[in-house]
Amino acid sequence: MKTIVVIPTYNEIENIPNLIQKIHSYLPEIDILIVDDNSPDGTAQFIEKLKAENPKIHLIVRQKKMGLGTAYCTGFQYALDNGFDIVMQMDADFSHDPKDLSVFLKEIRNYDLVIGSRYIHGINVVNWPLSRLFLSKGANVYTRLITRMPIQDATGGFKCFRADFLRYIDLKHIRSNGYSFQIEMNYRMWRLGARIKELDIIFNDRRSGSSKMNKKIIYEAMWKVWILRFSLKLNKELDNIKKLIKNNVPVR
Ligand SMILES: Nc1nc2c(ncn2[C@@H]2O[C@H](COP(=O)(O)OP(=O)(O)OP(=O)(O)O)[C@@H](O)[C@H]2O)c(=O)[nH]1
Ligand SMILES: [Mg+2]
Repeated sequence: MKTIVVIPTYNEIENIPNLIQKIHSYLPEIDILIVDDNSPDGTAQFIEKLKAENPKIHLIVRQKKMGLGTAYCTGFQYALDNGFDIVMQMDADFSHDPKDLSVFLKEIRNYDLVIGSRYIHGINVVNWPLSRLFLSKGANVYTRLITRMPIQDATGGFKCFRADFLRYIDLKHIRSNGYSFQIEMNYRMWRLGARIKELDIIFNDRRSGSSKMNKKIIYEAMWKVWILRFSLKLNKELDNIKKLIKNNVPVR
């Protein structure tokens, strides 16, 4: 199975060299795609050099900081266009342990989406301030209440998709730009009937570098869940695609 890990970066030079080295020490056969938004700290220039020596490293550089959601869509499209079977995603800041990647790969054999979850058995978060924990936990309760999606941790960014199911998602029409991107992808996969597994992970606060979280991102996620749940157009479209999938009719 051809596997790629998509990692969006913005000013992650303090983390990315070590992260790439760690991923390849556990799983030397997998490809790594960095989607960088022209980070002023030279993240892309570092990857460019690495890429010249190692064909398993891929790089997409965008002109300016354009948000997490579109960075992932660009990365996912690249993975689909280049024939990868398994598409993973993770943060660059060591919040997600590269050691866990192999567990995702084992689980994805039986699922279409595996979600790294902080909240299935209590709270598996290390070093987060209480305010951040409340925000994340609250966002998940709120999301579940409104969307009815049976996912405990819908906002996390450590995930693994089976490419043949990811193809059913219309990446060009994803509008979530910040963290609501994670919710929107989960919602679309769930509504399309994907087999979803939540996997216990331990989430660590970022070790170095700075956070990109801001109020705009939180507000976006707050209104986005209402749109996902109540947009007649979107839900009708998802129902139609689900029927095509069920009847084995090519979707696109
Ligand atoms: N390409 C790109 N990457 C981004 C952007 N915003 C965030 N990222 C990356 O997305 C990942 C998650 O962002 P973080 O800032 O760690 O977000 P977080 O984990 O919610 O918050 P902190 O850990 O507190 O910083 C990291 O690898 C970031 O570098 C963006 O606009 N463009
Ligand atoms: Mg982080």
